Amino acid sequence: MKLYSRDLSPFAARVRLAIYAKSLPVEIHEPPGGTGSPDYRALTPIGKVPSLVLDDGTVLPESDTIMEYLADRFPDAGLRPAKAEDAARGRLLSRIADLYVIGGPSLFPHLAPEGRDQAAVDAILEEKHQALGYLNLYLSDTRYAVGDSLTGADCAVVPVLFFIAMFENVFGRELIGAHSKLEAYWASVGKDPHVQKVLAQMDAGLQAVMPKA
Ligand SMILES: N[C@@H](CCC(=O)N[C@@H](CS)C(=O)NCC(=O)O)C(=O)O
Repeated sequence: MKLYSRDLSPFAARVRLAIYAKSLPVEIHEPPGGTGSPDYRALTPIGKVPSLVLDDGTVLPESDTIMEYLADRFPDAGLRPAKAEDAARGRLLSRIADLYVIGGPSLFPHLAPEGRDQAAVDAILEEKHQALGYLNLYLSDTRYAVGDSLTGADCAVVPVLFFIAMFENVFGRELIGAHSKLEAYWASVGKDPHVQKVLAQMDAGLQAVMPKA
């Protein structure tokens, strides 16, 4: 199988973390011609990363769909917790990360201090604060998001927290540290070598496009 990915994308990083942590047999490549290019759109009309090319040539876009496929295809890898209730909580954490933490109004247009609309920034930061509270509520009190080993929920939450940590630096507002369970989670999951690898890749991707961030 082949994953089309870019270093900085939190959605692609989600799948890369699963591949590294679970030693899945997937090659990782940049999209041919870049995201949105005619060559890449010929493969996947949505034109975004990640996309996964299966052994039969089927191309799957959308990180959530790819993660569900990998959990089904490699049931012994532990991407999905065995107990139904834990699996549901893992999906819920991934969904909160997608819809409320990285989703919603974007802080990216406000990164440069010149002409920044501070009232808009404060309103968005408050929304992110609330969304992080939802993560805090549903996280386990353990090293990983659900239980004692890395699952798909960690793969979704870690890359999103990378951006939240970046927003903390840029805007000077405490976000992760404002939620005690989330703060402890970020510190403990950060000791995982696969998490460190993906965060370093994202950081390299960020430095390439926004050195000041
Ligand atoms: N909902 C999609 C989002 C994917 C996405 O937005 N990818 C961005 C990078 S973070 C992308 O490829 N953007 C390039 C483009 O829109 O041309 C997923 O979960 O995979």
